[in-house]
Amino acid sequence: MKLEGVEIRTIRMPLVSPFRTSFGTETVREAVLVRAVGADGEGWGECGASALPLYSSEYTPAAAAVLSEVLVPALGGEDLDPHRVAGILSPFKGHRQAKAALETAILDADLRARDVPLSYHLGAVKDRVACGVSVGITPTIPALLDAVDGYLADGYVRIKLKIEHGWDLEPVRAVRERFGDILLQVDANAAYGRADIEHLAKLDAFDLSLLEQPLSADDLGGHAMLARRIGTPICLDESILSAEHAAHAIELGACCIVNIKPGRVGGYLESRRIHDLCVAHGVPVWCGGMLETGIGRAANLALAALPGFTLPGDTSASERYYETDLTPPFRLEDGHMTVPTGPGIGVTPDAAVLDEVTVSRAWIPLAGAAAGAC
Ligand code: NPQ
Ligand code: MG
Repeated sequence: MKLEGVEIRTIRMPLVSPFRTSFGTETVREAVLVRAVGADGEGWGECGASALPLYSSEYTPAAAAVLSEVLVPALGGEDLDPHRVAGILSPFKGHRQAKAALETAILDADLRARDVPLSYHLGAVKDRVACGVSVGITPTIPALLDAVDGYLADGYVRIKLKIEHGWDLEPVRAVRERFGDILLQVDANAAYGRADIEHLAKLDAFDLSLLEQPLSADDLGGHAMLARRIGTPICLDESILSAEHAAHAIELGACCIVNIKPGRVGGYLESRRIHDLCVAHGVPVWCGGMLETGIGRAANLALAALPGFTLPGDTSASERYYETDLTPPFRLEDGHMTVPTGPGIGVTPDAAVLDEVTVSRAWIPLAGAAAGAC
C-alpha cells in the first residue's frame, strides 16, 4: 500500500433522540472520518471520539489535530503494510481512537485492493450477529419502559440500560418486572466509587447478564473488590485500552467479561488480540459501540463475527441513531445484522450525504507521494 495522502473530515450528524449517559447528553454525533488514499485505491476509518472529552480524554478537534499534525505525517509516503501502522505510531502516547481510525482506513484500502473482506481478514466465523441496544437515561421510568418496549418490538435480543446515582435500582426493577425474562444488562460509565459497592450489590436481585464499568477506568483493584462482593458478572469497557490491560484485569479478577470497542483499544488488529486473549481465558467478549455511522458500524460487524463474541453487542441498526446514515442503512432482521461481505469494510459513504454533514476537511499529502494527488 503506497499512501498518497489522507483526508481528515469532521462531520456532525443529528441523533434521532437525545442519548443520555452518566457523563452527559448527546443530541448530535460529531465525529472524525479518515480517508486513506493509495495508488491502488482508498479506504475509510471512523474515529469514535465525540465533541467533548467526556467518555475518554479524546475529542474530535484533538483527534483531527493529532491525525493531521502527528499521526499521518509519521507514516511517510513509503510502501506501507497496515500491520506495521500501529508500531510506527506507538512512540506517540494515547490517542487510541485517532490511531484506530487511521489504521482502519489503511487496512480497508489494502483489503479492498486485495479483494478481501475485513471479516475474513480478522477470522470471522459468522454471517450474521445477534444485536443488542443501549438505552440512555430517560426523564421518567414510564419513558424508559416505552423506549425498551419499542426496541424489543424492533427485535433487539438484549437490552442495556445506562445507570447512574439515583437512576439504578428502580429503573432496572421496573424493566425487569415489566418485560420478564429478557437479556438485561447495565452500564455505569464509571459513575460509581468503592463506597458504592454495597449499593451496587443490590443489583444482584435483578438477574443481570453483566454490570459494565461501574467504577473509575483506573480502578482495577476496586473492580476486583466489587467482583468478590457481587454475583452479577463485572464487564469492563473504559478500563481496557489494550491487550495488556485486558491481561492485567483478568489476572486481578477485575472482570469476567470484556466489552471490545475497536477505537478504545487502538484498532481492529488489537481488538483481535484482546479477543484471542479472552478466548484463551474463557472470558466472553462482545462488541461495544460509539454511536458509529455506517462506516464504523460495518467494521464492528466484521469484528463481532469472530468466534469469541458470544454475547450480543451494541451493534444496533442505523435507525437506532440516525435518520439518514452515511451508508445504506444497516437493518435488524430477527434481532440480527448481516456481516458485510464486500472487500475491506464492505461499504462506502454516500458522497452527497457525506458532504451535507461535513463541517471541515483537510487533505494531508504524504512525502514521497506524487504531487497533486487527491
Ligand atoms: C458505552 N456506548 O458503552 C458507550 C458510551 C457512549 C452505545 O452505550 C457520543 C459518542 C456519545 C459516543 C455516549 C453505548 C456517547 C458515546 C455514550 C459513547 O459506554
Ligand atoms: Mg460502556
